[in-house]
Amino acid sequence: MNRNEMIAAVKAEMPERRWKHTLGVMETSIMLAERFNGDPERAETAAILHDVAKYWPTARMETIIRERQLPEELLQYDKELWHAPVGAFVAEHDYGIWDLEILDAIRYHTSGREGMTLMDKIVCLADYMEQGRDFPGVQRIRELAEHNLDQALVAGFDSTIGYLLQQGKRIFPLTIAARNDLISHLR
Ligand code: DGI
Ligand code: FE
Ligand code: FE
Ligand code: FE
Repeated sequence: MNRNEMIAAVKAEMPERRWKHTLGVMETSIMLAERFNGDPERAETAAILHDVAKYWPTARMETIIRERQLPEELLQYDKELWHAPVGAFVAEHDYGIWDLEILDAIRYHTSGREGMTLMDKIVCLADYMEQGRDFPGVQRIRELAEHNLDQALVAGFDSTIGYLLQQGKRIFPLTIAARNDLISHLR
């Protein structure tokens, strides 16, 4: 599948406003890859696909998590987390993506993980700060991202963790692990 076919297929999976978000994540991923010596073309592919399963019915995601042996622990946490690993599965099986770094950037774009690759960080941060995002603290994340990818990402996770605490929701352990790992290497 070429880039245009992939774009058309992903666009058809979501409402217009989510496609606009995806375009923002594509553009921001390319910019961050250029800024931090990543791979713009592969980061863009991950960005195109990152929310491909966002609007799938939860029952369909749950079936894939159970039957395709994705981590069942996910089912104990917020449903908002599910589209990321399911999206990686869809990218591999329906879009023919075999590049593990691209698949992992999709898989971990919501939760993060310990030992995030440069590509994981770029896509996760682009998801937080693309131009259409508007939440308290997003401007500070954009400013930090001018110079420091890890500091910007920590600010993103801090905002998500704060939101989850405020909502009385459980926090997925990979998010804690991602933040702990990033702050132990900050300069
Ligand atoms: O899919 P998007 O809306 O573009 O963004 P995303 O994939 O980063 O999803 C973010 C949502 O996931 C956000 O509303 C918070 C929610 N969420 C629920 N539990 C967790 C979580 N996010 C993280 N990082 N960790 C969690 O444990
Ligand atoms: Fe997402
Ligand atoms: Fe995110
Ligand atoms: Fe997104």
